Amino acid sequence: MSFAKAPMDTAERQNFYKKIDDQSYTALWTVLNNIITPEPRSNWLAHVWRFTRQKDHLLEVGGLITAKRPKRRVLVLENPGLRGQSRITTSLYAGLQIVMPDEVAPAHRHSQCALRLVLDGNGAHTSVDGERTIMSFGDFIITPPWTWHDHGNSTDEPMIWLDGLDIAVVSLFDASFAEEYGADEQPIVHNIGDSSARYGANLMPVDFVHKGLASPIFNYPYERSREALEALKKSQEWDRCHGLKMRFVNPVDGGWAMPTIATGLQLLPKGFSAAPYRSTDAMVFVVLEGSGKSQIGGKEIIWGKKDVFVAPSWHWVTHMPLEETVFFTYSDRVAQEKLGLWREDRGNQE
Ligand code: GTQ
Repeated sequence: MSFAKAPMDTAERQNFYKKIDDQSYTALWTVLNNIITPEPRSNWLAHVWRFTRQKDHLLEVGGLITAKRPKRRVLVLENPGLRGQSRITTSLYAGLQIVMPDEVAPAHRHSQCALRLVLDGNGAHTSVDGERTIMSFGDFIITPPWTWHDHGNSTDEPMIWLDGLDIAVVSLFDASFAEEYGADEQPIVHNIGDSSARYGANLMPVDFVHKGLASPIFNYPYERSREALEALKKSQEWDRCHGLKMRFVNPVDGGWAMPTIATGLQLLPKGFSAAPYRSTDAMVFVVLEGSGKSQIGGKEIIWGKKDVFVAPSWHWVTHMPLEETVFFTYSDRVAQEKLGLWREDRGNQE
């Protein structure tokens, strides 16, 4: 039976609705089955964005407008189910950013938390709160909320990465603040590698008191995470839905690395036949290695290296890798967990 079937309309009821409408009232029974649904229900669609096409667009944009003028030169990946909202899922944003040789994307800060996932080019940098990090393929870099950040490229090739932000989460609470630094680049006060030595080597300064909720490590180099996956895959203990799935952690408390965005790395061996899985967190997949296809809520998505694809909330997802595959993933699971909302369904096949 449906959860809250709306009663039939009569002329008398219609008149009443019209009368109260002017005074900013709505009768709950006319809307209840749209606002409290028995299952997640939305217009979001599964979709794939192909990297080769994106790179062409970005290079074209490179000649169209400078990074400095609009502050950030980014193509937003908009979920085709709800265009015009700058969202790839209900709560999260995705954009492909390009910084051309000798360019700077000027320093600013905002309430929104950002991740960068490096896709193309090598050796450009991003600076966060006085420390610079050099970008290499697959690196996962965090910009915590309200920290100054700027990006620069002193290499001779364009640098492209994926930005993931919690923009719609902040909008939901109407809690957005942003400001410009006032100069292109912030002063650098720490050595390169400082935070990874301080917090990312199974050590921490003995009297460290952490400010904020994001991990104090701001670059999780792919080289190191990939090494861990390589060692772990030898055990052949595959999760039937995920293959080998690891999450990025905040070393301060063992929680997720970012306060609103849950990030992970997933390795699927060649030919792995994953069991269907669904959860309440819509998932963005970035293909770091491999190729294959996935069934997402009955739709087939074909993917290859550096492509980005998205699975909406509560849609069954089944991955079929043709080669050994590594995904970087992000979703709002951490926010849902904090609010007691997160659910998963492993298809009763345990
Ligand atoms: O690099 O700071 O894709 O502020 C969107 C908003 C990137 C950034 C985006 C931003 C940035």
